[in-house]
Amino acid sequence: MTQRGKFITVEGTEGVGKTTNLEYIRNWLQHNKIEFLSTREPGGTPLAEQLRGLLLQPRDEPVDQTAELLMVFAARAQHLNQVILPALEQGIWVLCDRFTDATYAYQGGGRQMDSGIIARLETLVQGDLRPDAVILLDVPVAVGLARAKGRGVLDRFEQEDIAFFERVRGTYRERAQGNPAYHLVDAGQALPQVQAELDKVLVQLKGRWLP
Ligand code: T5A
Repeated sequence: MTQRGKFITVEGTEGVGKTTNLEYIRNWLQHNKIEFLSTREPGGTPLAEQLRGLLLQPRDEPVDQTAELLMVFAARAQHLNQVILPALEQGIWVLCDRFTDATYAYQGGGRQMDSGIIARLETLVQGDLRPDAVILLDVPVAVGLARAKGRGVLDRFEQEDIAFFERVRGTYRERAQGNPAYHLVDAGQALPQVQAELDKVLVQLKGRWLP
């Protein structure tokens, strides 16, 4: 019987370096001859990518928090059933740029929505599926925002204030506390040091999962 693939997510506040470091992780997996699929949330299927566009687009109309939360989970249900679960069932590892931790951090922490409601939607959409490992890239909010601003036009989330992102970061850090599935990496260091830390995490995971 094929062994189920491993599900790794990469999380962090704005401009933390996910895009940059996901490229490093992809190269590492390729180098280690591990079959994997790289995807992202919100998004990962044509329908879910359309929902991503709706979520990120700045707009004059205020976006209702519940509408935002349901769009996030609608995209996730589609992505999970069309892409993530079929890959895991075939033994393929899935590397995902953000997942439900982002919902706890942004909608729960940032928007201060009830985490119990998020947990109920998580169970509805995912059943008992949770990431096997969460790599949390952590930098002080001001550092991440300065990096994100360097890239130009800001999306709807990037236009939030510092207090919003402090709550996002605080929620991520709380979730990582004492949870062995989380690997907190100090992404405020120079890139070679960040990637040396990532390398240690990946070697540890490979040793645990592919003895
Ligand atoms: N969202 C998402 C929710 O609200 N709920 C949810 O459930 C989900 C899943 C989109 C948004 O959706 C929200 C959260 C988000 O706001 P996204 O596209 O993942 O999610 O959004 P961003 O966080 O904005 O991702 P970005 O791609 O914009 O930022 P990255 O990937 O973190 O940053 P990156 O790699 O582009 O780096 C930024 C800059 O910093 C430099 C890079 O070269 C780049 O110029 N950099 C460094 N510089 C110095 N030292 C280092 N160590 C550096 N690392 C990177």
